[in-house]
Formats: sequence, structure tokens, C-alpha cells
Amino acid sequence: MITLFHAPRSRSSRFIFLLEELRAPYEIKTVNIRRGDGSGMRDEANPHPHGKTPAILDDGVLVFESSAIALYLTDKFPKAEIGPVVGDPLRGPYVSWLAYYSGVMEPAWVSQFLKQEVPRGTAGWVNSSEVMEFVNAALAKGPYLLGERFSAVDILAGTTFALFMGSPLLARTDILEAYVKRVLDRPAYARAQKREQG
Ligand SMILES: N[C@@H](CCC(=O)N[C@@H](CS)C(=O)NCC(=O)O)C(=O)O
Repeated sequence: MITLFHAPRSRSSRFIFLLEELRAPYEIKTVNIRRGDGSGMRDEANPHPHGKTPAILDDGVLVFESSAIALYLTDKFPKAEIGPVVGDPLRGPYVSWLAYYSGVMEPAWVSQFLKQEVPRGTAGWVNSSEVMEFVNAALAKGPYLLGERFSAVDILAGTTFALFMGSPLLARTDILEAYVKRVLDRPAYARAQKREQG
């Protein structure tokens, strides 16, 4: 049994979406987290090393960091076919996008939010306009980031774009709008919303 450590309105919501896509057996444990506005506090019940969400326990095994959890779960439930496995030609692109999501996309947005220039040649990421140029070009070629194949990377990216689209952080484009709609129209997303609302 998988336990998802979850806080409402946080990065853990999209793992309810992923677990629904995978048709995995899981339970949700709602925990408190520190919020950007100073509210909330670290919850001793949360095994994440920094008290963040998401984290999962799979029969006592702790997995944390969104991209790692996505890879772990899609590997564990390969029948759902939303995470190309070793030997699939899309495995390389899949793990690259997962790492890119955590290591480049998110830091790029944080840099922009903090109005910090990205020191090219020093930082391991690039500025958000360069990221979104790449993402829009990828999505112009296929309905999903891996082309024809929907994957857990679309859950991470699509739900994030849905949150920030139209804000100063994320320029609205027709391609991105259609992509977000495609991702959020999935029945698993509706099931996840219902499950999250209890
Ligand atoms: N790199 C982590 C980020 C997790 C994260 O920062 N989660 C936020 C909620 S969206 C959190 O738990 N914040 C509470 C804190 O920073 O203590 C991941 O992708 O899983």
C-alpha cells in the first residue's frame, strides 16, 4: 500500500492525479506544511526530510522529490503505460524531461519570481523564457511532451502550467492552453479532484 503525504493546494495534489492514472492502491495522509505566507508548520507525521509535500511511503520505503516519485510510481505500475520503461526508446526523453522539470523549469520560475538574473555559465538552469521557448516548440510537434505519448511528465508540467498561465510567470500561448486543457480533461484528473475533496 502506498501512502501519499499530502497538503491541500501543494505539489502533492498532482500525485493524486498520477495515482489515479495508475489505478494504484493508495491512501492519503493529510499533513501540515509551512506556507509562503508564514502560516502552517512542519508536521512530525510527515517523513519528508524537510517536512515538505509530496512524499510517499511504499510499504515503509520513503520516496521524496516530485520527479523521483513520478519515476518510482510509473516504474512500479508499468501496465498503465504512462512512464516509458527501460528498453523503450522513449525512456531517455522521459527521464530527461523529469529531470528537466525539477532541475531547470522550477528553478527558472523561482529565479523569475525573485527577479534574479540567471547567471549563465554558473547556474545549472536557464531563464524561464528560454525554457518556455523549448517547451512550446516540443508541444508544437506533439500533443504531449513525449510526442504522441501521455506520461507522468505531462502531469507535472500540465498542472503547473494550469496554475501559472496568464500570470507574469508564464506567457499564455495557444499551444500551452490547448495542452493544459488536454491534460486536465483526463478522467483521472476529475477522479483525483473528487478524491482530494473527500
Ligand atoms: N522539490 C520538491 C519541492 C516540494 C515543496 O517545496 N513542496 C512545498 C509545497 S508545494 C512544501 O512542502 N513547502 C513546505 C516547506 O517548504 O517547508 C518537489 O518537487 O517535490
